[in-house]
Amino acid sequence: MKQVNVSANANIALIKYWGKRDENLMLPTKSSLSLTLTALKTTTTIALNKEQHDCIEFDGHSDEQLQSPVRSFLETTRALFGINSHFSIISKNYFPTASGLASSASGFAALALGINSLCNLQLSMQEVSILARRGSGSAARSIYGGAVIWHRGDANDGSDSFAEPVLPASWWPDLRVLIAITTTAAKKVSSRAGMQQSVATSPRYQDWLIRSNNRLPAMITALRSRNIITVGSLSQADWCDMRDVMLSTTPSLNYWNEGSLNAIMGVKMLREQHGIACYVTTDAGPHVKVICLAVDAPVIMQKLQTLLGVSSVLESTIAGDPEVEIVE
Ligand code: 2P0
Repeated sequence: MKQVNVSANANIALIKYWGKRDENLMLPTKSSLSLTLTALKTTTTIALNKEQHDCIEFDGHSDEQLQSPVRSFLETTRALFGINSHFSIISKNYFPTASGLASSASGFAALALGINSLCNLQLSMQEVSILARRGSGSAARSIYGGAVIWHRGDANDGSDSFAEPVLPASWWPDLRVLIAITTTAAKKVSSRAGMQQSVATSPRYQDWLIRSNNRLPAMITALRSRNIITVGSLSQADWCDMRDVMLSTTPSLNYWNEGSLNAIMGVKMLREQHGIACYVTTDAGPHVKVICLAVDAPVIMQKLQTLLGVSSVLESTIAGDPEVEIVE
């Protein structure tokens, strides 16, 4: 029986996505830009299931809470493309899930690519990105490696809200993202719920949209010229603004823990007191990501590993495009 194996990687946003203009179609309030990371890999095997139900397994478990978004994604996909079949899906994440390391990005990107191949939908990459977006916003970006932009789009039907590659993974081989893992516990407020609250209640929200939109072209220029100081500074600025939005949300959102604070302060010290080009970003979770160059990675990793509350550190380069293997 035909089976498709997909390997896709999660991404971190340098210019963030935090909020939707359409919850059902998963349309963002603004464009965002990310790097796809080798350290955050998901593999998914998908085949048709002869029985009239979907069979979903994550990391060897059949956890209903994790399965529920996948089930609704499969229903949406069947309705969109007139598919009558059900699927058998086995997915494995090579990093801690549900704690702000964007497993939904790589997971839904892999699923969209897998269903496209398995069901011979012959979708363009734009259409695959739009489909992945219906699973999770950040998944729209993970159908590509390298640096990727996800366009906000203007259309009400979401037809122009898809991701596009900005630069290939090979563009900047010396770029590194270090990930300080501060806990593997699941987060209390999901990204989806948190960003919805921010759009509805944060007085900083509209201001952030303007400032973040202005940063986007500057970030692309800085990536093109491999300027670590500008890339890092712009990324930190957007992260700080997103953090302001989170804190000014009602109820206030905080995804950090003690380890996050120690890592953030540790990186700031290395940058300001030792002149090392290292820059922090975080997402909807407690892990701290550090943008730096390969030459500085060992000393930064060494520092991070000594900090209270940091359990381990992953070193990542920029990942290439997902891989899709069809087994007949
Ligand atoms: C990002 N995050 O741009 C931002 C920054 C978290 C903070 O995309 O509701 O899991 O499935 O679209 O994609 C996390 O949000 O949320 C995220 P949904 P998603 O990477």
